[in-house]
Amino acid sequence: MTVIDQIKEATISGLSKKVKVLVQEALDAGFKVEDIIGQGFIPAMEIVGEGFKKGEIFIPEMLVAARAMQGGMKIIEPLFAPGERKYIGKFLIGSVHGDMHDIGKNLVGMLIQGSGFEVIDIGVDVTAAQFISAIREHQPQLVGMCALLTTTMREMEVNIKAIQEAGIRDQVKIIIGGAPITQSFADQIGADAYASDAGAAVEICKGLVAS
Ligand code: B1M
Repeated sequence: MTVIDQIKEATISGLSKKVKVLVQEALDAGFKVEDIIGQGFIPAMEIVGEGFKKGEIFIPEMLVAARAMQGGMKIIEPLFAPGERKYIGKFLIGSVHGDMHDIGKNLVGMLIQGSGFEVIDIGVDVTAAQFISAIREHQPQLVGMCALLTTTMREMEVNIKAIQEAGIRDQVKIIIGGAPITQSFADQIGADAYASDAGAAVEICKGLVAS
């Protein structure tokens, strides 16, 4: 088994310390960072996301795998010169105004990062004005909004209207999710997509940038 295969296996198993050691080993042995990501982390997170969708892997295991990947990525990221890393797209994500829940948001962000996107996480309790200024600053193709409360899910509609009024709706595809969100709610408020879980979010985001 190559060191890259070992990185993949250790990531799936959520072995953070082992992943860091293996990443350093791979770099010392002259492996390219692209291979560590493309043949190690991305397939690992694909397997984890797929397993989650099928009900074979649960949230805690998915979280430790995603954290293991992020630990390894921290070693690799400084090695990229600014603008050098090739991403499949840029994804901006935040929990809407009034909503402090971030476990699902973090999971979605980490899995999307693991699938090859650049992820800009703008945190929780994000107002429409903050979404707009972050879109202007970071120019993402995709914007993800999360809400866990029935009282805050309406903020998504407020945000979409504000983004429209700001004249930047055509620049972004908006994907929404969170426990109280449904496809019919997404249709009703004019979101481009809804994902029921983090694995589905990855597939949908890949489809949105390809379309
Ligand atoms: Co809160 N809370 N909470 N809470 N909390 C819920 C959501 C609740 C259902 C509990 C209950 O009463 N049974 C309830 C909401 C009721 C409702 O609105 N109908 C509730 C409430 C009422 C509250 C407070 C108002 C309680 C109070 O203070 N009186 C308060 C509100 C705070 C606020 O936001 N302003 C509050 C506070 C908290 C804590 C701070 C204690 C904590 C949050 C910690 C944190 O996030 N850092 C907390 C927690 C942990 C929960 C529960 C127990 C778990 C939520 C969670 O993290 N789930 C939750 C009850 C429950 O769901 N069983 C509850 C795990 C997470 C991985 O799932 O976030 O659904 P989830 O994400 C999934 C999918 O939804 C999807 O993918 C994820 C992974 O597959 N997904 C997306 C999520 N975002 C997506 C975005 C996408 C696509 C998919 O695209 C962009």
